[in-house]
Amino acid sequence: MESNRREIEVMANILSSNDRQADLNRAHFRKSNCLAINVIGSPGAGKTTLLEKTLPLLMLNMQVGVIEGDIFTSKDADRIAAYKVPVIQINTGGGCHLDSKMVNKVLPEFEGKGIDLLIIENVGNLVCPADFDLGEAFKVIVLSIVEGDDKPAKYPVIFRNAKVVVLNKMDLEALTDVNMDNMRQDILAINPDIRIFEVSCRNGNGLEEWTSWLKQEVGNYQNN
Ligand SMILES: Nc1nc2c(ncn2[C@@H]2O[C@H](COP(=O)(O)OP(=O)(O)OP(=O)(O)O)[C@@H](O)[C@H]2O)c(=O)[nH]1
Ligand SMILES: [Mg+2]
Repeated sequence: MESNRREIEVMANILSSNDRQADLNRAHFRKSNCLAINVIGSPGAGKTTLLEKTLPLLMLNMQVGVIEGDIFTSKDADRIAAYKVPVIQINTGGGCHLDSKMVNKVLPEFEGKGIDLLIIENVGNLVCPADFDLGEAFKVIVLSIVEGDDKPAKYPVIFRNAKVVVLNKMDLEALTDVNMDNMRQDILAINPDIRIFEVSCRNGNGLEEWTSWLKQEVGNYQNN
């Protein structure tokens, strides 16, 4: 009982220290007029692929920077570097999520580059990143529909905290038993204000709508 209480206290301290640094990061982004977004999803949901498909569209209008969170490798950062955008790898060395201090450490790398949009790809995980504010303007969930329509109801915290969800791999819908009506209803029951995009990074469907929305978000942020 006593040790349980101590664990809860330690966790609360970690979270409040994380939140303080996240607020400082947010102030830094505001001052730099840079919209920062935190992209979260299970391993293999298609986060990096979504970036690969949208970067060429975004780069026509703005300067984009990317932070790649990964447990060990630089595989995702290497993929993004091919698009000639500033990209920084953060390896958590086993940790299941990024935190605001890790992000703060790499911010000087983007200094003076005029970044309008900073995309932070979190470690592949639908649970742990939900509790760790990085100082982003909002969270983006990437959910592969192949994972099943029960996932929003089973992992509600992240859906409650996100502004937008990209339902990816729509090209595979016919090959699965996913019920898209249930999926949408469950997401909206958790968060009625969340924006839902249905895309396929494989055939390109829906990417234009998602990218236009994101460009508009950058414009709204920079004009406020
Ligand atoms: N069929 C299909 N496959 C996709 C789609 N999007 C991504 N994939 C594939 O899904 C696999 C995983 O994609 P990634 O982009 O690496 O996934 P991720 O979410 O970044 O994974 P982690 O960084 O490891 O968490 C790759 O083989 C992609 O080619 C899609 O829309 N349709
Ligand atoms: Mg990835």
